Amino acid sequence: MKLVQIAGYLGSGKTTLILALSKKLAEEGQKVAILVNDVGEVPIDGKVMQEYGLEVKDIGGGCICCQVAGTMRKTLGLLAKNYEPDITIIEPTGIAVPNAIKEAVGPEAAKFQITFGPTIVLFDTTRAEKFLTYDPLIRLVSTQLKDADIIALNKVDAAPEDKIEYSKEFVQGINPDAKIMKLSSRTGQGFEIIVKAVRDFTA
Ligand SMILES: Nc1nc2c(ncn2[C@@H]2O[C@H](COP(=O)(O)OP(=O)(O)OP(=O)(O)O)[C@@H](O)[C@H]2O)c(=O)[nH]1
Ligand SMILES: [Mg+2]
Repeated sequence: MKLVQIAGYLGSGKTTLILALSKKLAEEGQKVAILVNDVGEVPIDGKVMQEYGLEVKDIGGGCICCQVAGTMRKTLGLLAKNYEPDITIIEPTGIAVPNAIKEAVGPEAAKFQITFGPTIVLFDTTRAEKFLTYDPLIRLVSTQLKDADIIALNKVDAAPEDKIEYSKEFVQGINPDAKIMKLSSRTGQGFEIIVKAVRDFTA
């Protein structure tokens, strides 16, 4: 199965995108599973996704890139064995580091025939200033952006053009190798690019 991460800071639009993406891929005949790492006591996102009839595994109790990496490996193993998805989409917490998740999966990858699809990191353009002026956030967001194969400047429907351009320059400076694109789950802008990348991309 192909493992795809949709990462990004809290509230950047991960769940919204994953719901649309899973539905689209399922319509195309792909078998999709979702692995959500919820931080709160009530696993909200997992529950929402399950209500859409999607195959969802919810991991709580800490971050899958560190505290509960073992649980994640076990869950992926069970998914691979019992559900055999073509694609598993991971929604990490908003503070997770994508490459740490990849590394945590590493030892199990061959055993469960896991290949890595793209790591997509969402950047919320409507909150650009907050990310780019508050030091601890800059560090966290930059760490996530550095691990991206694709950076999606998200919510472009709700951000003025100058903010979008400013965001683009910033993320390009952090990760010049990533493909940078504009996205809006509201209007559908850029969605097909994401679908194609998830379908075709292997790292
Ligand atoms: N304007 C606009 N709002 C969006 C878009 N995508 C998501 N949102 C909104 O942004 C908010 C957060 O979206 P989520 O999909 O829950 O974000 P998330 O990254 O999963 O959030 P956490 O799991 O809490 O980190 C919600 O109110 C969404 O409706 C978009 O493209 N445009
Ligand atoms: Mg979410």
